[in-house]
Amino acid sequence: MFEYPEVEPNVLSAIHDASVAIVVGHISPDGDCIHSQIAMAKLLQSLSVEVHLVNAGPFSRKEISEYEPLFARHVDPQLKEKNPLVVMVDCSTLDRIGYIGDEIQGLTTLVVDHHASGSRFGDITYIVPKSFSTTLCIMQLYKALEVKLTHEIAEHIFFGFATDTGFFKFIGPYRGETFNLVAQLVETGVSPNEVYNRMEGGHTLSSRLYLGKLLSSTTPLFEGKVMMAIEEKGVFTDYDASDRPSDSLYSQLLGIEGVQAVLYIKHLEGDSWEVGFRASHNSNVDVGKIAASFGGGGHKKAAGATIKLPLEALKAKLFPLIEGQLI
Ligand SMILES: [Mn+2]
Repeated sequence: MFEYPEVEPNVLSAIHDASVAIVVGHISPDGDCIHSQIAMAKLLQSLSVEVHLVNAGPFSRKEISEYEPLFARHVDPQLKEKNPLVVMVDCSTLDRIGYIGDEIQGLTTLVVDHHASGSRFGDITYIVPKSFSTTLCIMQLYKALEVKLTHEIAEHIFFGFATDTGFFKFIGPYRGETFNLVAQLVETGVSPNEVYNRMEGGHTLSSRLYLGKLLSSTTPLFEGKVMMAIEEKGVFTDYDASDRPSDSLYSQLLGIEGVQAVLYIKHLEGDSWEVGFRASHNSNVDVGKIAASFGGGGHKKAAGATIKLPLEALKAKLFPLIEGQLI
C-alpha cells in the first residue's frame, strides 16, 4: 500500500509561524483546486491565521460557481506589508496562477500539490505526485497539525478527491490507503451519493445539446486510435457554455473501443486555440508531455494548452507528437 510521505518540519513551522496567509489556486479552477483552497483556508483559520482566498478565475464550471464570492480576484497590495505566507495549491507550474504570480512576487511560498510535471518552484513544498488529489495532501496537513477534520472540512476534501478521480474511476489497484482516507471522510458524515448528485446532476438541456453537437463534430484519426473534436468560434453560441460539456465529451470519446487519446480543440480568437488532451489509462500516451511542449501543463492522462497557430499548422505540429506515442 502507498504511504503518504511525512509532512516535513519546515512545512509545519511555516504554517505555525504565519499570522497572515494568502491561499491561491490555478486559473480556470476545478473542484480539486477550489476545495483545496477552502480546506487550506479553514486549516489556517483554525490556527488563528488571517486568511485571504485569491483566484483569477473564471469560475466557469458549474460545480464550483457557488464558491466564487469567497474569492478575491487580486491580492490587496497593502497585504504585502504584513509579510503574508502564500500557499499555492494544485498548481504544476508557477504560471498556473495567472497574473497573481506578479502580485505575490517576493513573498514566501508554500506549495501543496499532487502534479508530477513542471519544474519545482516555491520556497517550501509538500508535493505528493501519487496523491489522487491536492485535497488529500491537505488532509495530511490536518493530521500533522492535529486539527480536527469536521464534517464540513471532510466534504471539501472528498469533493476535490471525487473531481480528480472521476468519482473513483481513475483509481487502480494497490491504492488501499486512498480508501482508508475516504473511509475516514465518510465517517464524519460525508455522503458519496449526495456529492455524486451535486457533481454530475444539475445539467441543462442546452448543455446536453451542446455535447451532442461536439460529438457530431468529432473525427477519428490514426485508424480510430485518436478522436478529435473541433469547436470553431461562434458555431455553438446558441448553447449553454456555462455548463461545460467537455468532461462528458472526454468520457464519451474515451469509451470508444480502441481509443488511446482524445483532443478537444476549441477556437478562442484569431489563431488562438485551447486544446484539451485526455489519454486512456491503458494507453502509453502521456498528454502532459505533449501539452508541455506547447507551453501547457497537466498530468499524464489529462492536460491542456493554449496554442497560437493557424489550425492547419497546429495540426501539423501536434499530430506527429501524438502518433509517436500510439501503440
Ligand atoms: Mn488536482
